[in-house]
Amino acid sequence: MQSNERREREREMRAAGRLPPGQSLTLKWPVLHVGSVPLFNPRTWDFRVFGLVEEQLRLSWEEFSNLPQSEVCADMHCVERWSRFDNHWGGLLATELMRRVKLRPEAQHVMVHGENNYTANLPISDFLCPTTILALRHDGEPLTAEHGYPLRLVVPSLYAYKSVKWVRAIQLLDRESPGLWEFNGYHIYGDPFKEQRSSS
Ligand SMILES: Nc1nc2c(c(=O)[nH]1)N[C@H]1C(S)=C(S)[C@@H](COP(=O)(O)O)O[C@H]1N2
Ligand SMILES: [Mo]
Repeated sequence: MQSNERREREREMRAAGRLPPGQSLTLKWPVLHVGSVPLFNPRTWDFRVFGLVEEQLRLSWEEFSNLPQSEVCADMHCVERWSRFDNHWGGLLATELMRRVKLRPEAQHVMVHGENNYTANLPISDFLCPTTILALRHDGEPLTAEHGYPLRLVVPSLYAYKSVKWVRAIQLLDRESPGLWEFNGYHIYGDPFKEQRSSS
Protein backbone atom coordinates (compact mmCIF):
# COMPACT_ATOMS: atom_id res chain seq x y z
CA MET A 1 0.00 0.00 0.00
CA GLN A 2 1.23 3.44 -1.00
CA SER A 3 0.83 4.98 2.49
CA ASN A 4 2.67 2.12 4.22
CA GLU A 5 5.49 2.38 1.72
CA ARG A 6 5.60 6.11 2.29
CA ARG A 7 5.78 5.79 6.09
CA GLU A 8 8.43 3.09 5.77
CA ARG A 9 10.63 5.25 3.53
CA GLU A 10 10.05 8.24 5.80
CA ARG A 11 11.36 6.29 8.79
CA GLU A 12 14.32 5.16 6.74
CA MET A 13 15.18 8.70 5.61
CA ARG A 14 14.74 10.10 9.12
CA ALA A 15 17.07 7.43 10.50
CA ALA A 16 19.60 8.21 7.77
CA GLY A 17 19.52 11.91 8.74
CA ARG A 18 18.12 12.89 5.34
CA LEU A 19 14.68 14.12 6.40
CA PRO A 20 14.98 17.70 7.71
CA PRO A 21 12.94 18.76 10.77
CA GLY A 22 9.26 19.51 10.08
CA GLN A 23 9.30 17.80 6.66
CA SER A 24 7.36 14.78 5.44
CA LEU A 25 8.21 12.55 2.55
CA THR A 26 6.28 12.47 -0.70
CA LEU A 27 6.48 9.70 -3.28
CA LYS A 28 4.70 11.87 -5.84
CA TRP A 29 6.17 15.03 -7.28
CA PRO A 30 4.07 18.11 -6.51
CA VAL A 31 4.09 20.99 -9.00
CA LEU A 32 4.52 24.35 -7.31
CA HIS A 33 4.98 27.76 -8.86
CA VAL A 34 3.51 31.22 -9.24
CA GLY A 35 2.04 32.26 -12.59
CA SER A 36 1.65 30.17 -15.71
CA VAL A 37 3.99 27.72 -17.42
CA PRO A 38 6.01 29.68 -20.01
CA LEU A 39 6.33 28.59 -23.64
CA PHE A 40 9.76 27.58 -24.92
CA ASN A 41 11.05 28.87 -28.25
CA PRO A 42 14.50 27.41 -29.04
CA ARG A 43 15.17 30.15 -31.59
CA THR A 44 14.78 33.04 -29.16
CA TRP A 45 15.75 31.32 -25.88
CA ASP A 46 19.07 32.36 -24.42
CA PHE A 47 20.97 31.93 -21.19
CA ARG A 48 23.03 34.75 -19.75
CA VAL A 49 25.62 35.29 -17.05
CA PHE A 50 25.90 38.99 -16.29
CA GLY A 51 26.69 41.51 -13.56
CA LEU A 52 30.09 41.31 -11.85
CA VAL A 53 31.90 39.31 -14.53
CA GLU A 54 34.72 40.57 -16.77
CA GLU A 55 32.72 39.74 -19.86
CA GLN A 56 29.08 38.74 -19.94
CA LEU A 57 28.20 35.34 -21.37
CA ARG A 58 25.26 34.68 -23.66
CA LEU A 59 24.48 31.18 -24.88
CA SER A 60 21.89 30.14 -27.45
CA TRP A 61 19.84 26.97 -26.90
CA GLU A 62 22.14 25.07 -29.25
CA GLU A 63 25.28 26.29 -27.49
CA PHE A 64 23.85 25.50 -24.08
CA SER A 65 22.76 21.98 -25.07
CA ASN A 66 26.27 21.20 -26.30
CA LEU A 67 27.99 21.94 -23.00
CA PRO A 68 29.35 18.97 -21.00
CA GLN A 69 26.66 16.98 -19.20
CA SER A 70 26.87 15.63 -15.65
CA GLU A 71 24.58 13.83 -13.25
CA VAL A 72 23.66 14.71 -9.68
CA CYS A 73 21.49 12.60 -7.35
CA ALA A 74 19.87 14.80 -4.73
CA ASP A 75 16.99 15.27 -2.30
CA MET A 76 14.55 18.15 -2.67
CA HIS A 77 12.99 19.98 0.28
CA CYS A 78 10.12 22.43 -0.19
CA VAL A 79 9.53 25.03 2.50
CA GLU A 80 5.84 23.98 2.36
CA ARG A 81 7.04 20.81 4.18
CA TRP A 82 7.39 18.09 1.56
CA SER A 83 10.63 16.33 0.68
CA ARG A 84 11.31 14.21 -2.39
CA PHE A 85 14.29 11.89 -2.28
CA ASP A 86 16.80 10.55 -4.82
CA ASN A 87 16.10 12.80 -7.78
CA HIS A 88 18.49 12.09 -10.65
CA TRP A 89 19.27 15.34 -12.40
CA GLY A 90 21.19 15.62 -15.67
CA GLY A 91 22.63 18.84 -17.04
CA LEU A 92 25.38 21.38 -16.67
CA LEU A 93 27.08 21.74 -13.30
CA ALA A 94 27.13 25.34 -12.04
CA THR A 95 30.89 24.99 -11.58
CA GLU A 96 31.21 24.08 -15.29
CA LEU A 97 29.17 27.12 -16.30
CA MET A 98 31.31 29.42 -14.18
CA ARG A 99 34.53 28.14 -15.77
CA ARG A 100 33.30 30.02 -18.84
CA VAL A 101 33.33 33.46 -17.21
CA LYS A 102 35.84 35.42 -15.19
CA LEU A 103 34.41 36.70 -11.92
CA ARG A 104 35.17 40.22 -10.78
CA PRO A 105 36.73 40.13 -7.28
CA GLU A 106 33.67 41.87 -5.72
CA ALA A 107 31.31 39.09 -6.84
CA GLN A 108 29.89 37.50 -3.66
CA HIS A 109 26.29 36.75 -4.36
CA VAL A 110 24.04 35.42 -7.09
CA MET A 111 20.59 36.45 -8.28
CA VAL A 112 18.96 33.71 -10.34
CA HIS A 113 16.43 34.88 -12.94
CA GLY A 114 13.62 32.71 -14.30
CA GLU A 115 10.91 33.45 -16.86
CA ASN A 116 8.10 35.81 -15.78
CA ASN A 117 10.37 37.71 -13.37
CA TYR A 118 10.80 34.91 -10.85
CA THR A 119 14.04 35.48 -8.93
CA ALA A 120 15.91 33.79 -6.09
CA ASN A 121 19.13 34.81 -4.37
CA LEU A 122 21.96 32.74 -2.92
CA PRO A 123 25.58 33.18 -1.86
CA ILE A 124 28.11 32.37 -4.56
CA SER A 125 29.51 29.59 -2.33
CA ASP A 126 26.18 27.71 -2.57
CA PHE A 127 25.94 28.34 -6.28
CA LEU A 128 29.44 26.90 -6.73
CA CYS A 129 28.70 23.86 -4.57
CA PRO A 130 29.55 20.66 -6.56
CA THR A 131 25.91 19.47 -6.46
CA THR A 132 24.37 22.66 -7.87
CA ILE A 133 23.20 21.86 -11.40
CA LEU A 134 21.42 23.53 -14.31
CA ALA A 135 19.20 20.58 -15.06
CA LEU A 136 17.83 19.60 -18.46
CA ARG A 137 16.75 16.13 -17.36
CA HIS A 138 15.11 14.36 -14.44
CA ASP A 139 15.34 10.59 -13.96
CA GLY A 140 16.63 10.19 -17.51
CA GLU A 141 13.87 12.18 -19.24
CA PRO A 142 13.76 15.81 -20.38
CA LEU A 143 12.05 17.98 -17.76
CA THR A 144 8.31 18.29 -18.20
CA ALA A 145 6.94 21.77 -18.89
CA GLU A 146 5.54 22.19 -15.37
CA HIS A 147 8.81 21.13 -13.71
CA GLY A 148 10.85 23.69 -15.65
CA TYR A 149 11.41 22.61 -19.27
CA PRO A 150 13.76 23.29 -20.87
CA LEU A 151 16.05 24.22 -17.96
CA ARG A 152 15.87 24.63 -14.21
CA LEU A 153 18.39 25.32 -11.51
CA VAL A 154 18.69 22.74 -8.73
CA VAL A 155 20.34 23.77 -5.45
CA PRO A 156 20.06 20.67 -3.25
CA SER A 157 21.56 22.34 -0.15
CA LEU A 158 18.73 24.90 0.18
CA TYR A 159 14.91 24.93 0.25
CA ALA A 160 13.50 24.42 -3.23
CA TYR A 161 12.35 28.03 -3.73
CA LYS A 162 15.99 28.58 -4.75
CA SER A 163 15.68 25.89 -7.47
CA VAL A 164 14.42 28.24 -10.17
CA LYS A 165 12.39 26.63 -12.94
CA TRP A 166 12.58 28.02 -16.51
CA VAL A 167 15.87 29.65 -15.56
CA ARG A 168 17.30 32.20 -18.02
CA ALA A 169 20.10 34.09 -16.30
CA ILE A 170 22.61 34.25 -13.46
CA GLN A 171 23.53 37.70 -12.18
CA LEU A 172 26.62 38.24 -10.05
CA LEU A 173 26.27 40.81 -7.26
CA ASP A 174 28.55 42.26 -4.61
CA ARG A 175 25.97 41.90 -1.83
CA GLU A 176 22.97 39.88 -0.69
CA SER A 177 19.76 41.14 -2.24
CA PRO A 178 16.44 39.30 -1.75
CA GLY A 179 14.72 37.50 -4.62
CA LEU A 180 10.93 37.19 -4.98
CA TRP A 181 10.12 34.84 -2.07
CA GLU A 182 12.97 36.11 0.07
CA PHE A 183 11.51 39.62 -0.30
CA ASN A 184 8.06 38.27 0.59
CA GLY A 185 9.00 36.59 3.86
CA TYR A 186 10.86 33.38 3.11
CA HIS A 187 14.27 33.09 4.71
CA ILE A 188 17.04 34.86 2.81
CA TYR A 189 19.29 31.75 3.05
CA GLY A 190 16.91 28.81 3.58
CA ASP A 191 18.86 25.90 5.06
CA PRO A 192 16.29 23.05 5.44
CA PHE A 193 18.28 21.30 8.17
CA LYS A 194 18.23 24.49 10.28
CA GLU A 195 14.55 24.93 9.41
CA GLN A 196 15.17 28.44 8.07
CA ARG A 197 11.67 28.89 6.63
CA SER A 198 10.84 32.52 7.23
CA SER A 199 12.77 35.70 7.80
CA SER A 200 11.18 36.67 11.15
N1 LIG B 1 10.30 29.97 -12.04
C1 LIG B 1 9.89 29.46 -10.86
N2 LIG B 1 10.67 28.56 -10.25
C2 LIG B 1 10.28 28.03 -9.07
C3 LIG B 1 9.08 28.42 -8.44
C4 LIG B 1 8.28 29.40 -9.12
O1 LIG B 1 7.23 29.83 -8.63
N3 LIG B 1 8.71 29.89 -10.34
N4 LIG B 1 8.72 27.86 -7.24
C5 LIG B 1 9.79 27.26 -6.41
C6 LIG B 1 9.29 26.43 -5.32
S1 LIG B 1 8.65 27.22 -3.98
C7 LIG B 1 9.41 25.06 -5.33
S2 LIG B 1 8.96 24.11 -3.99
C8 LIG B 1 9.92 24.36 -6.51
C9 LIG B 1 8.94 23.29 -6.93
O2 LIG B 1 9.45 22.58 -8.02
P1 LIG B 1 8.51 21.52 -8.71
O3 LIG B 1 7.27 22.23 -9.15
O4 LIG B 1 9.32 20.97 -9.83
O5 LIG B 1 8.20 20.48 -7.66
O6 LIG B 1 10.16 25.22 -7.60
C10 LIG B 1 10.75 26.44 -7.26
N5 LIG B 1 11.08 27.12 -8.48
MO1 LIG C 1 8.46 25.52 -2.32
